[in-house]
Amino acid sequence: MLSARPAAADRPCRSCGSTRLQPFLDLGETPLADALVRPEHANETDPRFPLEVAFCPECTLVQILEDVPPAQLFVDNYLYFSSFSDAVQEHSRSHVDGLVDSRGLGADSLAVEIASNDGYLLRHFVARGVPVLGIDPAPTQADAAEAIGVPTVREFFGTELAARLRAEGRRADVIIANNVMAHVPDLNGFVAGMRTLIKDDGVITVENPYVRDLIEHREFDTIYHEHHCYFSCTAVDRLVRRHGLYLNHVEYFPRLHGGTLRWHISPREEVSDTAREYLAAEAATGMLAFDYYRDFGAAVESIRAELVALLRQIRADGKRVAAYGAAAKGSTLINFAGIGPDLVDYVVDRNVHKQGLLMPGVHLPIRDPAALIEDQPDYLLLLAWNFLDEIRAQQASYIEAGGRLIVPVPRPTVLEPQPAEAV
Ligand code: DWN
Repeated sequence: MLSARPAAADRPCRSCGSTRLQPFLDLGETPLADALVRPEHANETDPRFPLEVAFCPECTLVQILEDVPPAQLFVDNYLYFSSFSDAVQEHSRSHVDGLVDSRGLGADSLAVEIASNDGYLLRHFVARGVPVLGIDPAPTQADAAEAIGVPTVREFFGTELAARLRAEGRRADVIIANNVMAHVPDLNGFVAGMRTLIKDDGVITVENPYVRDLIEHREFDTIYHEHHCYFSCTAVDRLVRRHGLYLNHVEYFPRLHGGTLRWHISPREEVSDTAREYLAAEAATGMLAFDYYRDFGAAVESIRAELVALLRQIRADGKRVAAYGAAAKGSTLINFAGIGPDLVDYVVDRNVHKQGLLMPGVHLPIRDPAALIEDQPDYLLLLAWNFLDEIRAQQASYIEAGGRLIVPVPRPTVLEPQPAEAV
């Protein structure tokens, strides 16, 4: 059911504890978005969990109502590696250089990343001679990080680990938390842990997709069980102040993951004009009230109907469709829309750990992107639409040979090929 419903009283708000949550989108029971399936399990039905999204009228946090055990999400069979995107690599290097230069970090400093993955970001601190500590429970990613000189604590972060590190004298000058604060079931414990670990004159930078882009660009496929929360600046501000931290500055990256904010948070209250402007804009656009979210379900339903109709028409015309990006968002999209082998032949992905496996739920096979040149499907549905520029440049030969890209949001669209000089 995709329309607004009465408050869900049976679950407290993840931030403020309110029991007046207001659901506004129900994507049904969906498989775990990153739980890719081994071929030997192709005939089995994958576990599914409710995926319903609600708004908190007291602290404005948007959040899902279901809790899937973190170990099931991020340890068993978690194959996301941050290094498979050139754009993410460049974004991370620039972020690190900015922190090192602006804060004068050096050999006596400590940079900690929570959810450090394969060392994609901390490697740049290592290159600048700044001591680092990664925190990530995913074993394969931690192995990859340590192989490039990033020591990694293989645990979930929270108040207990933070207190242990502080007792060992390992307080951080900078804490980086990219695409993780949305992923933790104990949001207050996570923030309290960061307060424990950060030095009084230190800075925490938190990055997550911006809930305003999710709603206004209809990025419903970025909703899955790994993402417990979908943040506004207002929700972040109210959350961190509860733990003696302050939202002092905001940066916006419109092309990253469909629109990402970087929040600069610290134990000192030094709120910038930019932060104040974001908070004021959110109040002015209605993001602090339920009506802003009320009709999102209807918009999502229209995307599903349009996308399935487009793919069915392509099939009826005797044409073939493949998909690009075995992304978590892709799993939400194809499972919610019921896009299976009758509409899409296979998915390609550069991540070698994903090749040879099957997409969750619909079990589409995942192949090397080289298959596109060999097979030349007529259309390519971009499940990783957030990397359109990078993928379009990378797949120039496929496009020049007549292949056409389809982006699913904010509205299913077949992209016309760009003039050669624009690629
Ligand atoms: O929060 C999260 C976001 C940041 O990343 C994680 N919970 C999980 C993950 O979500 P996602 O899988 O939707 O993210 P991506 O980065 O959009 O996934 C892109 C997929 O496409 C990856 O499997 C890598 C692949 N890829 C590729 O095959 N060729 C990516 C690029 C850039 C490419 O050129």
